[in-house]
Amino acid sequence: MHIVLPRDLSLDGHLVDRALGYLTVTSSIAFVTALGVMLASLILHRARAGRTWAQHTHGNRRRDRALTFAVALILFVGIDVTLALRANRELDAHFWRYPDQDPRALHVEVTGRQWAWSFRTAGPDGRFGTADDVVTLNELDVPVGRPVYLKLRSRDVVHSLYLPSFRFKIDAIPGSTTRAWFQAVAPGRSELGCAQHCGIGHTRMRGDLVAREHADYEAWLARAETESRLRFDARAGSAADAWDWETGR
Ligand SMILES: [Cu+2]
Repeated sequence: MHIVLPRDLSLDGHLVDRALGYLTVTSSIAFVTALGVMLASLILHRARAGRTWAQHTHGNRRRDRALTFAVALILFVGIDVTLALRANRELDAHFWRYPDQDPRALHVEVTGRQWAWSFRTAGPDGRFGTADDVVTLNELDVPVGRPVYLKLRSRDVVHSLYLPSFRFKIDAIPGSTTRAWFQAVAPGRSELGCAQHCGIGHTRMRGDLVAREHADYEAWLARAETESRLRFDARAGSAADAWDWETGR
């Protein structure tokens, strides 16, 4: 999968890669087999010595229908049903196991708008919408080895936060709050973007995901908090994008 996707920097991204890999391999086998059958039919049933016309059948005999049904069933169960069952198991065990009870989880409020992302963390007081909130534009800084728990809202149209290096994609939908989580396993800078076409400036909704080791993250956070306090202006409504983490409102 490394040919088409950037290096996986996340805890659970390999599960996504594995599902994609399974789909690619099984559909490729089915595709090549179907081509082989068609090619063999052309050669075996062609007109040749002692036979003026190519042999053909309408495929409407009982046996033909039974064979078609059996092949379709095998493909459907082997590819689709298997993939759906496996994906569902992994969603339950990993992706939908939100770190609600994990005190180490970093909570981030994400706001999508035409055409930028803003990321808000609560700061030392643990409350959103206060002077020590750290708000960044088109850059999300996260610590390595801790769950990053995101809740997303949109100010206008549907956007979709996409972190290719984390195999992470989640929609931000006006009027509702969506959530998702991931964990970085290695430090580094990678790309983030909007995966939902959202208007003329859609391509401007890109930025950086910066994963930092513990000490580096703490140093960055201390700097960012100081700057946030200096910049905070209650009259300017700098906290207008913040909402209540629990209720999403
Ligand atoms: Cu967008």
